[in-house]
Amino acid sequence: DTYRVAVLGATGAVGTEMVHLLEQRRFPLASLKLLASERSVGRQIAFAGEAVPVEPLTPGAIKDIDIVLGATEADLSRQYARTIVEAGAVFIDNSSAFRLDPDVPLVVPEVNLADLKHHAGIVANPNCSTILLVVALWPLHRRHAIRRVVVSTYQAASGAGAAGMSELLRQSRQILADEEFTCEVFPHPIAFNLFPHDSAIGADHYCAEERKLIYETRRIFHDDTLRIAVTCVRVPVLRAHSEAVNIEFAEPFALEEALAALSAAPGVHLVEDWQRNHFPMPIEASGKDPVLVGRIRQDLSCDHALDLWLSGDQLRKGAALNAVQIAEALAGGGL
Ligand code: 11C
Repeated sequence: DTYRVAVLGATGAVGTEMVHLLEQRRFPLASLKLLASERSVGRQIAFAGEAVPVEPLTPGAIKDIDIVLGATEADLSRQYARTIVEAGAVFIDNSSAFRLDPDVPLVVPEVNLADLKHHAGIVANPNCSTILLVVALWPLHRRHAIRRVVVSTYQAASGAGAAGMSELLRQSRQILADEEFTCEVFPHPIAFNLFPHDSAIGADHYCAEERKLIYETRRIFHDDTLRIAVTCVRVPVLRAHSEAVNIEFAEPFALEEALAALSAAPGVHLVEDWQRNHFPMPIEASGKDPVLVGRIRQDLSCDHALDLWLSGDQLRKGAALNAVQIAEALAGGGL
């Protein structure tokens, strides 16, 4: 079977990556519609040797489509969701709009693919730092229940889209040239600096990114009791996020068993060369599919806990790839 696919927000950093992946992974396409805001209309995007024109995103454009991959902000996703579902398509939404909606499955295929069958027209793609974390935690959690996770993130500029990446490059050039520079996308200098994540801070003093990591992980694991302490930080890296993770289990977890579980885990690639001090790095995770995991150590302060370090491409597994994997599973199961 082949499917009529539309990408919403096709010219953004995540949308562009979705289009690449549909081509690279030979998604069974009957047709491809690229939709974006007025200012991108007139552009063309290369797909399988052809130039596909970008069309304006309007309610009228949502017809004759089986799968919609959403790479827009949450307000646009909310605005278009009903139109998409009423047009008979399945909406795989990368925004935060529906992630905590109990009627919408929140899916990472390596972890909870079975949840997909409960969809009623919308499937939510989790936040990037959540996806990278759960791909590494799940193979461990399946063997010995996790009680508490302490995670610190090192998040790339790509989390703020193509504009965030451009700001990092522009400021870097300006600083090296000893020029004045402005902050337009991020609230603080991103070049040669880092700062606590720039999402909105709530009454509990956690930022939105930290709350996503807590509540989305619990939903994906179907475990509302999972305790997660998190600090999210933006770093001057272009497109892959990293995370330092301390994992406390209900019982002691032998290091060899954890290594075996992670080496066999789908979507994980172990990068661990203790001799050369070579472990996951964002520069090596960029452009790759798996989450790179390494530095897996016994926590010397707690015999029930392990430490690890991971890096994963924010635009691929953290966003576009996960969404395309969901589309592949829907297509494989006849939607
Ligand atoms: C970041 N995680 O790295 C954000 C970007 O809810 O999908 C994606 C926000 C989201 O800044």
